[in-house]
Amino acid sequence: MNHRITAGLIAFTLVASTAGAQEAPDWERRYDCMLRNGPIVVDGSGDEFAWQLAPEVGSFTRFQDDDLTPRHRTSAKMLWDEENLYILVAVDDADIWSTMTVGDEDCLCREETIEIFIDADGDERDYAEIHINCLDTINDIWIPKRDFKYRDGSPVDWPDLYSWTQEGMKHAVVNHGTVNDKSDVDSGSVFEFALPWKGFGKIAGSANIPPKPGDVWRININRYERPRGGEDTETELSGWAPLDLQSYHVPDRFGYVRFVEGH
Ligand SMILES: [Ca+2]
Ligand SMILES: [Ca+2]
Ligand SMILES: [Ca+2]
Repeated sequence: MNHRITAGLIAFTLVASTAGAQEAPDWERRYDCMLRNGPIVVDGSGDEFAWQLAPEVGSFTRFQDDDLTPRHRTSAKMLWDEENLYILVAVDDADIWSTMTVGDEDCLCREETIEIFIDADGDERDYAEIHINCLDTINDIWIPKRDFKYRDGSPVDWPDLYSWTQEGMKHAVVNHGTVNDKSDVDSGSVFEFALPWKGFGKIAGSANIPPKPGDVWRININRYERPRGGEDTETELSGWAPLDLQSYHVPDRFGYVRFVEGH
């Protein structure tokens, strides 16, 4: 039995053992996303008052082998208003790199990327997968369902998936270090998004647009950290809501993000 399968069985066993006690499963993550209190400028800096007031979503979990603590720290915050969902992600990274400058062509996960998964109505279908790298390259992808089949069961056509666009999305990255220069030690990168509610299109499904206070969307934030030119075994996969079996496409385990009005 390899390590991947072992880790998956351990995670399943933990979930099963807590279910009878009516406790939250160990993979469950919840976050109260607050109304922004002050302006947000999408510039790759979280220095706005509004971001200072927002709590972090919580620690990320590595989901490889039996080592659940990431070696590379990631933190994230979310806010909302009537127009947008705002997301701020900060990564510690001693070597910032990417070469992919064209979006919607190939998975940015072949290099280093942040991936945001959004299932607005929580039906585990028609969810968004949005990639960003340190060069501010974007993939916005529509996933019909977790096993990558259309609703009628026919195989996925990737150009069709890439054809979905989060209309009006604003995004920015600030890299604290030297990109694509391995000779020094970098600090990391900050990614900032404003995602218009109306821009989700078919991703919204049956969700309210904009959400009403108390609505819950299923969202996860994941990270691929890869050594440049290194062995694939050195790649670190981590996420806010811990998943299983080395796949990010587990929408039933995405975090529960509840939109609230106050602080
Ligand atoms: Ca900002
Ligand atoms: Ca790196
Ligand atoms: Ca959905």
